[in-house]
Amino acid sequence: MKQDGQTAERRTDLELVGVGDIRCEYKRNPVGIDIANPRLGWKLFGSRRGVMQTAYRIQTAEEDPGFGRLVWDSGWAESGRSQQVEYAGEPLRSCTRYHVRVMIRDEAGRESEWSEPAFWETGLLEAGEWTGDFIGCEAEGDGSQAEPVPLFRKTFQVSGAVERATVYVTALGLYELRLNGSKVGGDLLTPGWTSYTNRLQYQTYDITAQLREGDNAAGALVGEGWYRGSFSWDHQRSIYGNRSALLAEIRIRYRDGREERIATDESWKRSQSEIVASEMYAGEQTDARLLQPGWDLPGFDDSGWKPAERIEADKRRLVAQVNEPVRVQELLRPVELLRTPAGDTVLDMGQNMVGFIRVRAKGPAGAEIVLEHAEVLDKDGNFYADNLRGAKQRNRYVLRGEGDETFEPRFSFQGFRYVRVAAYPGEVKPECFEGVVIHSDMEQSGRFECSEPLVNRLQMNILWGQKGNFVDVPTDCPQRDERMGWTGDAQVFARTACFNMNTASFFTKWLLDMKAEQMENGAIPNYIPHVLPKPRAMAAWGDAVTIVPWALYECYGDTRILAEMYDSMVRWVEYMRSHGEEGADWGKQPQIGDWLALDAKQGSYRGATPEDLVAAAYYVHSTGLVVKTAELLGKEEDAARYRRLHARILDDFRREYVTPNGRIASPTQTAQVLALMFDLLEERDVPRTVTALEELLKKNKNHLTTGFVGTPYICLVLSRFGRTDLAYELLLQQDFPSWLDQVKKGATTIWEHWDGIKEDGSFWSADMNSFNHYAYGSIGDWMYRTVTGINTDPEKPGYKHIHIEPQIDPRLSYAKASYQSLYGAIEAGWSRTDEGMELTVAIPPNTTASVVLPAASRRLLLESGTSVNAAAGIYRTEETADGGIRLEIGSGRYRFTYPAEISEQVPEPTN
Ligand code: RAM
Repeated sequence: MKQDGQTAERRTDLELVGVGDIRCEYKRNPVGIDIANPRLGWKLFGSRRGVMQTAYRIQTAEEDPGFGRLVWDSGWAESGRSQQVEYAGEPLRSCTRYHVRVMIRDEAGRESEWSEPAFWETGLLEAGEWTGDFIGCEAEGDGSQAEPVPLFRKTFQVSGAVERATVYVTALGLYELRLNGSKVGGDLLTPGWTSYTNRLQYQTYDITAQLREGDNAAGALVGEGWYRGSFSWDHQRSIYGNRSALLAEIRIRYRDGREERIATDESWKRSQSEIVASEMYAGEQTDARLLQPGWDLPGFDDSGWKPAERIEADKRRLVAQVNEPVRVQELLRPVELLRTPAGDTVLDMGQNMVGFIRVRAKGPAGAEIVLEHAEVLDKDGNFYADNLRGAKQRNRYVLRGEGDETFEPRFSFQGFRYVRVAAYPGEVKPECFEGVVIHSDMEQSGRFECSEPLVNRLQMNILWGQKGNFVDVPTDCPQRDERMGWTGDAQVFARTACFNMNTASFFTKWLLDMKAEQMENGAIPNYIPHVLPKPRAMAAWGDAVTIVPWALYECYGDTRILAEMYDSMVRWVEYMRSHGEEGADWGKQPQIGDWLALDAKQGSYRGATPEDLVAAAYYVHSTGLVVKTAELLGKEEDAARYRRLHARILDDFRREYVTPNGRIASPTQTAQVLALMFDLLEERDVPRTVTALEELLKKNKNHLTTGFVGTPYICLVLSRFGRTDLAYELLLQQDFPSWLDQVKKGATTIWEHWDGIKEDGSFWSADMNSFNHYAYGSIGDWMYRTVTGINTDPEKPGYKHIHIEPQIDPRLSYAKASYQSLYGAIEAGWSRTDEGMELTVAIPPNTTASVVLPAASRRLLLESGTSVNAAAGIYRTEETADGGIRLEIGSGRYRFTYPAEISEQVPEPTN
């Protein structure tokens, strides 16, 4: 057995390490980057163990795939860094393509080949570079009604061979851009939803292949969307402005060096499309008889069209798109065609999904299709839409009467599992309906599976909750007249979200909006983007400003977002402090505490944990994150100042909420959980609080009573303090209230309320009962981090160093997870075999890991069938205090087996 400090044997038959998957700002070959020093990242490829990078060299060439015109040659940098490497060459120019390649030296000092080249292309770096103006229509109605979606068009000439053509485009509203009869790019709901008054994203598309020599036509539809359509539970219209508008600029670069620009201006023409109304909640209405065939082609006669109007709008707020655009992700077929007791024809999509139905039909001109969308059927099996409140989710299409016609909404989406076909020409055949699932185009990075099928369904439900609510903004729900970027929901789900998908760019974009919407006094509005007047700030919700950047730092090693958000984090802490010097003062402001907890008084949404306690706990936690961030960013003075504040308000917390005998004054699960999770207690009071939590659980037959605040942490806390068995029990409970209770009741997403559907099949009150609310899906974090044990190391964030420490329970026979980190795939899986335990682990190149094998006997531990002494890639082994083995290992795949002493007995139930 190797001893501490002993280094692993090095194999001599070294294969050459490959370098590839170069990213710029997390993206592959992105176009439209407006960052002055974008960050580059790459992966190393090599299956042998212990692959590490010791140096890198980057070359960047401007508009030259042959790498002759270099704007940066980093030279050999002695560094193991292969992610978050900032470009440090000559200043970048707008609308320019930068080719990049990377070479590395491995741990044996051997040089790789140059990677395959990649590129990024800059957008318009200065607002003043936009040539055109926003264009729109003269105001028609008084803005109180949805108006028909306008069309814009412009013909232009291409005179010669095109080297590259690019379009930069955005809208006040939502746009679909078309060129010569087809859509530009595959993105939906562009330009996305941001804090429009401060930040308006534009998209960039390479359109070289869509142009042709001679006559060309550009066209666009502009819908109302979040900008101007009815939105928020107050159904306000024109939240950001009452005129929708388009801004586009095509830049054509010819092979002979000429450049031409075609930009939106008054020479564009406008008319009306076949979309007669389209709104986020209400749905879309199309009358195909109004379609003007060929309107987006060059030869079309637009003599009847009017000139577009110039719309005054500030271009200084234009920014390149930060996150991945919304795109079609998958297609679902109905699983059943139902005839309900009430006589409705209803399609069951088999999954609560977000997107829309693409419907095909044939019929006479004027025939109608009407589709209504809902999440559930009621206990009698009837279509139930009351919980959608004022969101009609109703799409209506009028046929043109020419052969097969296909419809789908362009500027609206729905959250649903069931579709009521209220009108349809002819027989309703399921094959004519297709569920189009949309969300921000993030890569799925995590997969989790175990021997309990109900837990696997729970994992699917969590993932579906993320899909449905990560449609450009992290929303509370995707269906009723809300769909807002509630900060608390996003904050509690952030770590789970980072496991399931690569959310770095998605959250970065949202955080930039948060920063933009922070109020003068430092308050963080409850939802971002902010849409209702009089923003309020509340504990656990506003704390998203510290928690989410910190999650991105831990999961992606992203220090730039910390630097970007630092002032906002500080101002948030100062805002809390502004309510009084006592730690508890902030909590005296209106708060909502442990939202929707089951220990709430009858009829109340607020859990029994005092709201001021929740506030005081989060105040300490956020201040702690500010301290850590200040330290990281080298802001010594701030770090010292907030360390003092932290110590003081921690003290206040103890004085206010911990009795002299060391009990938390509030006997709720959530109060104990917060105190333990945020390290709010003196050492000596910890065991007592753990016991108090155990007792509270016991009183409730080991079921939780927690809401939005307590639920995300309860299992993490139990595991941290030695009660993983209890955490498993909470996870595996199948009766109310529990995660699997919902699964057993047929949930395909996570519900807003533990009792969204009650035992007798009735519903929680319709005024607030979403069946697609991801907050309680935050258990996913514990599943990855504890059941399969994949965890980050804040000292070497972004999984540069990985912790793998599965906590095994006899109620499962196996569990496995994989996670696509920036360095490559991490895998961890365990199973109990006849011989004992088997643990397989995969660690990507250029990372290291600590692996803890629970209850492993040092003598009998094998790796791939032989003694760990002989295994390459294992740098160190040591025994842990609780009878396991800790290994320090390098990259590669490992299979550990040992005859484990894991008890086959399920621990005595504590109730
Ligand atoms: C509800 C939202 C959200 C929650 C707030 C406090 O309206 O759905 O989930 O964060 O209330």
